Amino acid sequence: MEKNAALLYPRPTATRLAVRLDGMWKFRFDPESKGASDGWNKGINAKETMPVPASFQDFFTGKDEREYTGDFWYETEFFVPAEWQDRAVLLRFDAVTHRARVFVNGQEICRHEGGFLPFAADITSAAKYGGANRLVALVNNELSETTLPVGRTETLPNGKRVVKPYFDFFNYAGIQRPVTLLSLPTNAITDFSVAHRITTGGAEVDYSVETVGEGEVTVTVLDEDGKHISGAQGQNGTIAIPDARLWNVRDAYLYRFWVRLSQNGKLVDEWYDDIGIRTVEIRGTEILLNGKPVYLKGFGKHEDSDIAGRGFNRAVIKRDFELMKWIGANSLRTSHYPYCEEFYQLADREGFLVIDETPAVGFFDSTMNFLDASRGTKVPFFEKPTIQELLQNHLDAIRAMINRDKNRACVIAWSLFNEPESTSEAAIPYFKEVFDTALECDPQKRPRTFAAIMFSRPDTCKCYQFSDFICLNRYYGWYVLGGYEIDTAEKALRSELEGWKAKNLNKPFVFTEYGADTDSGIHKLPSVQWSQEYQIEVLEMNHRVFDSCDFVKGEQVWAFADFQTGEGIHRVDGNKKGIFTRQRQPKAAAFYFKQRWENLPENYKSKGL
Ligand code: BDP
Repeated sequence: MEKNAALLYPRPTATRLAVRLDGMWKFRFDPESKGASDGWNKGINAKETMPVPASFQDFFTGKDEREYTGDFWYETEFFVPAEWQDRAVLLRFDAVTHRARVFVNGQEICRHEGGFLPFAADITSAAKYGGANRLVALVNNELSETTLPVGRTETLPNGKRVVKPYFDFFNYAGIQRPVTLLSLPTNAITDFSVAHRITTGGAEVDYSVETVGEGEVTVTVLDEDGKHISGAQGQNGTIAIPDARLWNVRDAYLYRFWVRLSQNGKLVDEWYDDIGIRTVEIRGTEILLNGKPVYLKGFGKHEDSDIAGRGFNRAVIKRDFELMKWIGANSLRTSHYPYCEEFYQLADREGFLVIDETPAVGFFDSTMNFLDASRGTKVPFFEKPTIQELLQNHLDAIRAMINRDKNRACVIAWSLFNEPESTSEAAIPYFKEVFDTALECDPQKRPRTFAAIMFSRPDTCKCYQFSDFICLNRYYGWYVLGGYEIDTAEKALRSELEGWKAKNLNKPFVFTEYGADTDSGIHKLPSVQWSQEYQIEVLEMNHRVFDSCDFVKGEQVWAFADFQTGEGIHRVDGNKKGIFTRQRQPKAAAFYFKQRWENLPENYKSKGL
């Protein structure tokens, strides 16, 4: 992938200026897709305004707006000072869902596919210096079988277009994360990577720097008090950190790495990143952090909250971390797409372990795959003629995600799919390419996995061999054998695990989903499905099985909080499997988890390593 100085997280330094363009932008739906031919690239002529960043759907009171599918436009103005004339001027979009075309002063600057990763638009030659500039973005939220996530777009008999996601979350869209105007030097740092090694008495950090333009590169390391610790010169090298304070679970330590590019002794660019030093490795059935076994306790989550939808919301991020600390969690999966960069920064700061997931969700031709998978309905997917195009988009997303998140200490693994159809031969070459690409891109060679759907069992799954550790999403006691049949559900879960054990894989297993929909308003004794009491029964049943199985090395319940989905008879204004409500208040199960997780040691089930 093309490295770009603007893809480094936008931080102002002595050589870099960053101006956030958040605010109320002009906004206009374009159901007939006529804007491009009608010259909206020069200005969208709209009265409507829309907050940026945010998802557009939940502000309106009309259903046509919430369900709107197709093209829509944003416009704003920004000022470029005359002094920026000899600099590179770029716009950085942290995420526009699902695709965008960017115009500045009427001129098309770039196109980007994929709704959860950053891209940059170089406007150096299109910008008006010393004056106002008009930024217009054409955004589109349609789904197809070549997009990530996967779905369909259909036209209803009344002519309205709708999306049919093959996944279970609302198709929120828009300019969902911040937009930044950047003034950068023309010769600049474009990439920085690190990989760590623990040595006797310290650590070594292998680094590499990429630049545009030749020059002298230096890397300087400061501790949390700003004290100089170590450093090195050159584009690649190794930095020794004597007495390194390692980054640990819920005990984080971050060193500040300053990267500088100089020419003839004069500083031309500088940028820094706060980086935790740690190693991560799978050895036998153990997940090792800094060589020590760790048991994952935590959640599958969503970026989802009232009103702003999937829009960037720093306050919600803070609340979520406080709740995860309160409950005794140590980990999470960024189901089902890479989250905003600020989320990982806080995970780094707080010492949470993250399984970072690509937006490869819906690789199962069904709008209710949670039901179809549990019932064993066979749905071909990797045989489709569109698969090569999907693969290219998938590989692009993997490269962009790993490039963005590779230095984050919190990221201990890459999840390359959620619940793909993995039982057909045709899946094998696709998986191979995806897993090989992730390994190739990652300077730290982190473990790779995918979250396997209920249908991917020891006797049916053809792709588990690609995973360095096996992640299972299982709904015994909910989609199958629920309610009074929960005893049979327990037997079925045990029997599946026996099946995995018999394969002697010698790999750790992590449950990346299990749980039960629960209405926070229902208490009932004896329990019924949907009651708070039943949610706890399902959790207890699962935990009994996990606790009796020494190769199960983690539990990430589905889900952290209730979240919005499309409407339908299986969803009551959203998915209610949250341990917290959508407003981030505890259900009864939260207290149950607090009790369990605070009493499970961090190295639960380790064999004295
Ligand atoms: C799995 C999916 C997840 C769903 C969940 C559920 O990975 O996105 O929300 O089940 O059905 O199929 O609650």
